[in-house]
Amino acid sequence: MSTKTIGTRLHRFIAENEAQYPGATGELSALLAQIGLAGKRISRALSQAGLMDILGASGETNVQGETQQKLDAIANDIFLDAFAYGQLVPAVVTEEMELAAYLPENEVNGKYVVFVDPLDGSSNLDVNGGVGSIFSVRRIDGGGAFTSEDDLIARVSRQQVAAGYFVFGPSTMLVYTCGTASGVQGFTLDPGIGEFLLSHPDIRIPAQGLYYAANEGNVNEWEAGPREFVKWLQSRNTPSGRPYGTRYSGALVSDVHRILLKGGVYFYPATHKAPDGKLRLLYEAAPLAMVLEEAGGAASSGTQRILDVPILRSHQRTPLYIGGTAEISALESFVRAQTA
Ligand code: AHM
Ligand code: MG
Repeated sequence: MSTKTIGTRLHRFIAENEAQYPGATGELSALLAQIGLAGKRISRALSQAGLMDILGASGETNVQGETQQKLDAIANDIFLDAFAYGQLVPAVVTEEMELAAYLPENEVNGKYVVFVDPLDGSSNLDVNGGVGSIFSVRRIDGGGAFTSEDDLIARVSRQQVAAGYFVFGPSTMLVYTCGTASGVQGFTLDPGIGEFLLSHPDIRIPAQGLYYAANEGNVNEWEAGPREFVKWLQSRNTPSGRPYGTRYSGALVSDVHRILLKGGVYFYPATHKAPDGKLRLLYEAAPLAMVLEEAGGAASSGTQRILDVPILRSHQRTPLYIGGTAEISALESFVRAQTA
């Protein structure tokens, strides 16, 4: 019997929920526990950041051509270290590394590849603003070592088996789903005992939102569909909650977490500078899409469901619209009108 008692420790929650599935091997549970440990370690590093001279740029540029913050590199190492034992994860694809990190010691038995954005919104670090981490777990088809990055991408399951994020705000939270039977569960870190405790069981996105989140400074860089969508969000229609207010933090995780709990829509359309969008499919858009869908929301590239976008490359980008079903279907109709 599963328990959804507020205050239940993450480990106990995972173990008791796994017991519901006959034949479960415990491997996914062990992997979630490794992810939980990574979140605790990153939370600790962030809480000490201002004191330890680890804020600021590392002097390196990552695979996306973005300036790497020192804490980006630390968070990346923490995730890799979390998977280094346990024979679960033979490869990790991370925003910070051009090629996957291969863990040969896990090749024989490891069934999962993890896609991770170790520190999302890291440009907020210098101002003590919100940041997060995003993860996605996919099963590997076939056994043995990967022969190349293309081999890895061809062999990961099209469906995610688990996805979620950490949000590092006034409290550290873990929000994750293992799919339909599991719902979306939110845990809050109690730093005194170093444990994630169940605080938000079975999260559902409100049907009606009040806010939208987008970098509207780019509005003239967007195509007609999102430009018309934002005008619609700003137009008055009291029964449907319009005009919406704006909340944009510059950290995808913080903004989507607000949308999950309060309703509304986050979007980052294609721009002239980034015609495929800015955000990455495998470790930003797809995991958040799985969480939002499982919570009763939706996520779209503008023309198709994010979870149906074909997987081609580790670091591929996509436009992203994510939030309530009403907002996403309105956006899609504006995009269709633009192309009609
Ligand atoms: P990052 O993973 O390098 O931090 O980039 C992703 C971030 C998102 O967290 C955020 O929503 C967006 O990029 C902000 O971009 P912009 O500064 O263009 O609004
Ligand atoms: Mg990111």
